[in-house]
Amino acid sequence: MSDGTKKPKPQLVGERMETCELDRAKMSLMNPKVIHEKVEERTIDELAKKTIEHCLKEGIETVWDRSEMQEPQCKWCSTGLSCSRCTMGPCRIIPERNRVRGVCGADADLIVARNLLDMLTTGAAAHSDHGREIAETLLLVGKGESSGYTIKDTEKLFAIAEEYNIPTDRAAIEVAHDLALAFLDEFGTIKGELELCRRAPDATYAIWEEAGILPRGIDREIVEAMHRVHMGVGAHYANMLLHGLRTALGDGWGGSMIGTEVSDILFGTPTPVESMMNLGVIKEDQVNITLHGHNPMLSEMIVEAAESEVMQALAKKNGATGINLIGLCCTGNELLMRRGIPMAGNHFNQELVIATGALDAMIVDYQCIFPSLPRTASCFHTKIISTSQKAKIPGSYYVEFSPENATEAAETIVMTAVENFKNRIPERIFIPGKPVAVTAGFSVEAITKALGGTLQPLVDAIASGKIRGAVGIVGCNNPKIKHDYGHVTLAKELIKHDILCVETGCAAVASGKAGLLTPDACFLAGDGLKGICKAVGIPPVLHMGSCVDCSRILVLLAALANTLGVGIHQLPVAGAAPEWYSQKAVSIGAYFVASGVYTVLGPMPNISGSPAVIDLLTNGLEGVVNAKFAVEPDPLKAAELIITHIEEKRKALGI
Ligand code: XCC
Ligand code: SF4
Repeated sequence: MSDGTKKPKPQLVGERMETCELDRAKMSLMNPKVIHEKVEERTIDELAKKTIEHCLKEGIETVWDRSEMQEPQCKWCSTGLSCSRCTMGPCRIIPERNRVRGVCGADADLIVARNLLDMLTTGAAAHSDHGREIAETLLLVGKGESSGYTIKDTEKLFAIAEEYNIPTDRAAIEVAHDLALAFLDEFGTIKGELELCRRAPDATYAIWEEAGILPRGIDREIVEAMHRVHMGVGAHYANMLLHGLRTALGDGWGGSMIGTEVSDILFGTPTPVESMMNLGVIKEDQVNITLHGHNPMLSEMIVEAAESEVMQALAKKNGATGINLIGLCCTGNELLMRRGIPMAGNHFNQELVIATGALDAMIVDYQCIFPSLPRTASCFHTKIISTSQKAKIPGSYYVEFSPENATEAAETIVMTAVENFKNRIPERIFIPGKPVAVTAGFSVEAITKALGGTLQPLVDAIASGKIRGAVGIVGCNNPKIKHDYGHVTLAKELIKHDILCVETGCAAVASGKAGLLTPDACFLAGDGLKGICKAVGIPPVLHMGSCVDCSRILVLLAALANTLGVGIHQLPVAGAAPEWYSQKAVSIGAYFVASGVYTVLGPMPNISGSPAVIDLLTNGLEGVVNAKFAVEPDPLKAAELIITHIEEKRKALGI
């Protein structure tokens, strides 16, 4: 326990939210048949179905209700043909009314490209800012000024230090200090290129150089992208979007990769771990705390605090049998990967977990957190606790968190949750069922180890055709696709065709809830993949981590390509984001493609107003980076596209 001097107090941001009684009454009067139909069209997650039904009956609003209320969505915005970038506008392109240019003169192609670049850059910034915060924590550790953090993976620290030519014949803490500075330098470096991009195979690196998209600094490309979207700067759609690839590469091989590597150094590199998933992980007799958001800096400290004897005793004093920590979204993925903490689910489970009535606190940092969560929580006793200066949420209780006060803030937060246990309304508790087992923790290091120390067995299996190829399935949930249906259907179809799936983010959680993340799921795979999975003892779908851990997929691809002596674009692999919604997903998709990976998106980006932009992304990019995008909302058809692509790549490799 800390001495309490730095202990912050929770501050209510704004006012406590009250739900609108009228809305609640309206929803709860819904005809049972309509409720049944809505439940079936919204999700395939069995426990989510029961909870959505419960929400509709109780009048608790969820993302699907709000999505319905937004219908019909603006057709100019959804085609990318509106611009509100400056105050000469807003402008819309409506050719049939002779409106073919904005006030500034921008045409449809430029407006669409500018909007897309803006979206991508927001995503790259989100990932990279997260990466920077973790690197700054490593620096504080190096200086001996952090509260409670240590170095958990010295081996990885030393290995990466060597990549950066940092001397390693000294204390880990000194190496950490210098490596943190080297990582932080990547954000604003004046060297003209990112050190981590050197991890790419030579052929891939050469493509970036040739195309002029080698990132020169993480922040630099983001800032330049924002410059280019300013009125009167970028004027050619293709020129704009090429810079988007460069910005995205700075995220994937820069900001996100730093986020992943430093998290491993500070909190441990994941190894295979068993746990549980879905809304059934909530325990009626324990203090339930969900950890939601993205950055493991806070959540790791919460775990320490919750495990302390003082907090366990306090929980008992408050009538609970213990403290049950539960992950959501990517914070959940980070904790699952490293500590085997169970997960309540993915993005669209965030409101449903509150509706169980047994959640005592939800702790959030940033990204993918519905701003309306305090409103949802006001239907129950649940407290939403926000922790980042960047994301103070009205109606939440704010406990400022920084690496300097991490231990104290974590104690305050856990205590707030524990003391809230007694405010539960027992009659309103609704726990919809039992959780399913998952195995996670497949870092590249763990995969390599499982294969006996090198990736050669995987390469051999691919070469012999037992495994046809590998696909990274990543990304979110989106009300435009039935919750989890896109992810799960695609993964099942691919493994059936002997294609190994590696997953991150909400895609991995969808597979977990559907039972695909266990070695037993091998029976769903084709004979070749089944045989390998059984021999090695791994699931056919490998959970590789959070959204920033898509960088692990890049490292895996680079290692596979290097083993074969080819560029990433020659590998029989693909990417897919069957239910993506976020700006971060645009950046991930773009760095996959820029790295040479054919990538299939589920929901259509807001670009259909420009045939030229569509043609560039789904065709023209092939000539620049040897890969392109496709859009296919139907996961079975997406699987066909991917299988065809993989077979073509195999043929080209002569395997
Ligand atoms: Fe968010 Fe990372 Fe998307 Fe899930 S998958 S909805 S970005 S939590 Ni990355
Ligand atoms: Fe209109 Fe051009 Fe301003 Fe956009 S930048 S709002 S198209 S004038």
